[in-house]
Amino acid sequence: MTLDIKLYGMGRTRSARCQWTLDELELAYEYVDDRALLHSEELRRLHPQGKMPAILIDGQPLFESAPICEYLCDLIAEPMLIGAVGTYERAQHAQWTSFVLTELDAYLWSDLKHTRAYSEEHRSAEVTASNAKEIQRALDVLDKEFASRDFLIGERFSVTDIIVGWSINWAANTGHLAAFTQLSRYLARLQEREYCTIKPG
Ligand SMILES: N[C@@H](CCC(=O)N[C@@H](CS)C(=O)NCC(=O)O)C(=O)O
Repeated sequence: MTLDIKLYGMGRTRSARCQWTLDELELAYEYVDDRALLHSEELRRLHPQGKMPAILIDGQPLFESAPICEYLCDLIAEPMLIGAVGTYERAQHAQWTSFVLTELDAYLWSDLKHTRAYSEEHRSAEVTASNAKEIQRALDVLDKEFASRDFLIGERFSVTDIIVGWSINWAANTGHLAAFTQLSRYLARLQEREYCTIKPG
C-alpha cells in the first residue's frame, strides 16, 4: 500500500511513538521535526491546539499519538502490530493504552508542568508529591505484569508496547523507575529493536 504521509513532531516527545510505528511498518513518510511550528497556523490546521504530534495521511489530518499509531497499524496488515477490531487482543490493547495514558502519562505530564514548564508561582509541591504517588501506583501494576510476560499482548511485540513503552521510558528518564526491575528489563528489551525511538537518559 502506498500512502502519502507527513508527520509533524519534535525530538523525543510523543511524536517518537509515531515515528517508531511508521518505521516498524516500513512506511515511507516525510518527517517535519520543527519545534517552531508549535501553536502555529500550519499546525492548527491539523491539531486544534497546535500541539505535536499531528499527521497527514493521504491529505487527512489526525492528532493524538496513540490513535495515530493505531490507525497506521490498522491500515497495514503485515507486519501485524495490532489485533483486529472485535478480538480479545484488541480489547487488551485498548485496556493497556487507556490505563497508561490516564494512570501514568497524565501524571508524568502534570509532574513536568509543576517541576519545569510552569513559572515558579504556578508550581505546586503538593501536586508533585501526589503525582509521584500516582506514578508509582501505575508503575507497580505494570511491573507486576512483566513478571510473567515479555510483551504486553500475547507473546510478541505490538504497537501497545510502543505506546506504553514510551511512557515507561519517560518515567525512567525522570527518576521514577528505581524500584521496578521488571520495567527496566522491559525497556532494555524494547531498546534492542532496530527502530526503537526511546532512549535512556
Ligand atoms: N495526548 C497528546 C499530547 C500532545 C502533547 O501535549 N504534545 C506535546 C509534546 S509531547 C506538545 O505539543 N506540547 C506543547 C504544548 O503543550 O503546548 C498525544 O499523545 O499526542
